[in-house]
Amino acid sequence: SEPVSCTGGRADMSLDGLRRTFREHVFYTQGRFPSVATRNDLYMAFAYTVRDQLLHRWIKTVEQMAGKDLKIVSYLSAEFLLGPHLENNLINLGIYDDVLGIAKEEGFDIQVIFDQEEEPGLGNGGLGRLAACYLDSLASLEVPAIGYGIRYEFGIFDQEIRDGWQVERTDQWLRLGNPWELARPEITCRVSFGGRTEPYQDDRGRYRVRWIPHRTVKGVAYDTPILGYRVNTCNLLRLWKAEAIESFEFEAFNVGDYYGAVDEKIYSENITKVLYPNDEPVQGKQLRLEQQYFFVSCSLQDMLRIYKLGGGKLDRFSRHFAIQLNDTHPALGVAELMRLLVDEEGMDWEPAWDVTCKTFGYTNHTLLPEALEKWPVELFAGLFPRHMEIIYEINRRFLDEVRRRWPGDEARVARMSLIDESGGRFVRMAHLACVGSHAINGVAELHSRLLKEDVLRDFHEMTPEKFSNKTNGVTPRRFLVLANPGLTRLIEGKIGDTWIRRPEELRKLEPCADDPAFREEWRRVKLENKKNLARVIRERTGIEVDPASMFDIQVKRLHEYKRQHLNVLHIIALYDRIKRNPSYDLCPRTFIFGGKAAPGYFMAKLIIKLINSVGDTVNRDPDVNGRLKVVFFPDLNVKNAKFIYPAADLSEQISTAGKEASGTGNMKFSMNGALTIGTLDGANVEIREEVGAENFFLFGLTAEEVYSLKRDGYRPMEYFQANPELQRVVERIASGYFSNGDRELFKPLVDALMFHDTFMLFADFGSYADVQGRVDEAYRDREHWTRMSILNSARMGKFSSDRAIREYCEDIWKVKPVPILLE
Ligand code: 4GP
Repeated sequence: SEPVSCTGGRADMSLDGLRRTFREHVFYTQGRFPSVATRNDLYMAFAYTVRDQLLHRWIKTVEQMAGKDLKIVSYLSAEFLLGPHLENNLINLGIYDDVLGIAKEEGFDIQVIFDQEEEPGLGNGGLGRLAACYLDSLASLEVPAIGYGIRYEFGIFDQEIRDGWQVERTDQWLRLGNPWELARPEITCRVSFGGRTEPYQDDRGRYRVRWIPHRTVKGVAYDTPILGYRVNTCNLLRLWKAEAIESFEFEAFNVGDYYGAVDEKIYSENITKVLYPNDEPVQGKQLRLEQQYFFVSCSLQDMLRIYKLGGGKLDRFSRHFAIQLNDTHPALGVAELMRLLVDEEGMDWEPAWDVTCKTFGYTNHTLLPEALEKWPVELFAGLFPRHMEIIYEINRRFLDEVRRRWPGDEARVARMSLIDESGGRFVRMAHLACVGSHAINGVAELHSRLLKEDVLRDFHEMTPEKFSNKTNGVTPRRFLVLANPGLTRLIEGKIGDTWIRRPEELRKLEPCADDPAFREEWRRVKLENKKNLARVIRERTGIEVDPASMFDIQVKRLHEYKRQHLNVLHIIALYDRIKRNPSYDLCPRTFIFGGKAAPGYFMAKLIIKLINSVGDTVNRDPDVNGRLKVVFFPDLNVKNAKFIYPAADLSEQISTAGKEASGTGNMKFSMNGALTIGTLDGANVEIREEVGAENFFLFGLTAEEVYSLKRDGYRPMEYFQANPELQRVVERIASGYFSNGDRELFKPLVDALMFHDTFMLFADFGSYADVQGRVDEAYRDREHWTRMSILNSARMGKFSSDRAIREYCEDIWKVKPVPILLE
C-alpha cells in the first residue's frame, strides 16, 4: 500500500507550522478564543501540538515495521510511573526552545503551562519508574517495543502533611482530560473469571478442556505514544481499562434485573479503578489478583492478535515477541499463554510449553521475603479454575524433572514446588515465573548474587544458565537534561551533547575536575539549583532554608529497611551535640526528606511524623542558630523530583545491606553531582566502583556481616549500651522531647529499635555518625568537594538506562534496532 503522507499540515515542525497548529488546537480542539482560553486550554493545545508530531512518527514507525521479519519487546508491568509528558517530548523532539519562543510571543509563561500537567502516577516507586525509564531507552535505541499495563483511574495518592502526619488524597489525574492518550474502543479483549472447567473431545478426538467462566469483562486499549530521543521511533504504551461487556444489555437486564445489571457494570469497572499503594509487601487482595490477570490476559490476547495479522505460525511466536515480566505481578501470564495456546488455539502441550518458556523473561526486584507474592490456592482456583489446572500440570512435569535430577530429595521438591504447602496452600508466583521463563535476572550485581545464593538458590542449582544480572539504569534525558538544564548547558559547553545518547562519553569531563574555573561554574549551577529548591520548599512548607548550607537529601518510599530513621537518629545526635556545646562547630546542613508511606504501614507513617516533629523542634530552637534545618518535602512524585535531584550535595543511600535490590534514586543523585553516603547495598556497590572509593562515603555492615550477625543472634541492646551518644538520642525521643512531653507517641518506634531492630540501625549507627563527621569535614574544602562532585557525574555513564536496555536486548530478548525514516 501507499505510504501514509503526513507531510505539511500538522506534521510541519517549522516554527510557523507549530504556531499555526497550536492556534488551531486552541480553537478547534479546545473550542476557545485565545482571549478566554484558560491555563488548561493552553496546556492542552500545546500538548496536542506536540502529540501531532508524535503521531506522525508513530504512524511511520508502524508502517515501516509492518511486514518486516522483526521481533518486538513486550514489557509487562503493573506499574508505569511516567511523569509529565510535555517537557520530555519537547526535549526528545528537539523543539524545546522553539516552543518557549512561541509561548513568549503568544504572551504566556511556559512554566505555568508545564505546571498545569498532572502526571500519570501509575506506579508506586522504583519498579514503576524503572519501567518508564526503560520505555524511554527502548524508543531512543530504536527498538520496537510495546509497554503493557493498567490504566488506573486513580493512580498513587497525593500526599499532604497535616500536623506532621501523612494524609492521603485521591489522585485525580484524569480530571481535566489526558491529551497524551488515544482511546481505542475497537481494540478490546474479553477477560473471564470464576466458573468451572469441563473436559470434552475435539473434532480430532483429542482430549480438551473448556473453561465455563462465571463472568466476563471487557478490556479497552488506551494508547500513549512514547517517542525516543532525537529519533523517529515512536513506540506504544498500551494500558487497559476494564468495562462491562455492553453495559445494560445482558440477560439480567432483559429479564428485568436492572440492579443486577448495574452491579455488574460497577463490578467490571472496579478492576482498573485504583492502584494499590503498597510498595514492596504485596497485599493479598482479590481485586489485586484480578487486576493482574486482567491486564496480562488483555496483553497476551493483543500480542496474539497482532502476531496473527502478520500471518505467523504460533510455534514461531517467540521469534517475534520477547515478553518481560516486571516482577511477579504479571507472572500469571505463563499460565495464561498456555491456556490461550492449548485451549483456544488447539496446540499440544509440549510445543505450547516450548513457546511459552522461550517467550518469557522474568526480572526480580526485591529480596524482602514479605514481598514474594503468593496467593491462597482457594482464592486462586476460585477465580481461575482453568489456570489452576494448568499450574498443577506445569508443576507435575516440573517436579518430575526435579525428582529425576535429585532422587529422594523430597525437601527440595517441597521447596521448589509451585505450591507452598508449608502451612496453608499457596501459589508461589516467583516459582511460576522462574519455571516458565528462559531468563531470570536481578537488578544489581549484589542482588543477582543474593538471588542465586538465597531466594532462588534451588532454581539456580537446577538451571544456572537462565540466570544473569542486569543492573538498573535511569534515563539521562529526564533526570539530567530535563531536570538540570544548567548543568546540561555547562557540560555541553565542554564536551558537546553526544553524551545524551552515549553517557559513557561523560568521562570526557574528568579533566575538567582539575580546572578551577570549571569548578567555579559547577558550583554556581549547583547553587542556582539549590536556590530553586529552596523557593519550592518555601512555597510548599513555609520553611526557609539556606542555599549556602549543605543539602543532605533522602527521597524515596518510606520503609524501615531504607532507614530514614537512621538519618533522623543522626540529626538528633548533631542537635544533641549543639545543645551540650552551644559553640559546636558544624558545617550548616539542611536535611531534606521526601517520600510516601503505604497507607496501612503504621511504622512508616510514624517515621514521617518523627521527621516532622524533630524538624519542628530543631528548626525553631534558637540555640541551633542556622546550623541545622529539617524539611519534609510533601508529595514526592516525578514532577517534584526534578527540583530535588539537581539540588543535592549529599545523597543518602543507607539501607541495611542486602535489602535494597538496586535503588535508582542513588543513580539520579550521583548523575547530578551529589556525593553519596551509603552502605554496600544494591547498586551502591557498583556506583562506588565506578566513581571511585575516594569519591564515596561508605559506612556500615556488609550483607555478609548482616547475615552472620542475624544468624548468631543480634542484640541491639549491646550496641545501645556501648554508645552513650546513641543512648542520649534515643532518650530524647522516648522522653517526649519532640512530642510535647508525650512519651507514648514514638514508643512503638523506640521499642522496635530497642528490642528487635530488624534493620540493624543500632549496629550501623556508630559507623554512620563517624562517616557523617567526615562528610562535614570534606564539605569545608569546597574545591575538593567540587572535584569529587564533577567526577561523580563524569563517571555515571554506566547507569544510563540505555546501557541496561542494550544488555537486555543482547542477552535476553535478542532484538535489534529498526531505524525509522520520516519520509
Ligand atoms: C524496587 C526495589 O526496591 C529497588 O531497589 C529497585 O531499584 C527498583 O525496584 C527497580 O528495580 N522494588 C519495588 C517493588 O519497587 O515494588 O518491589
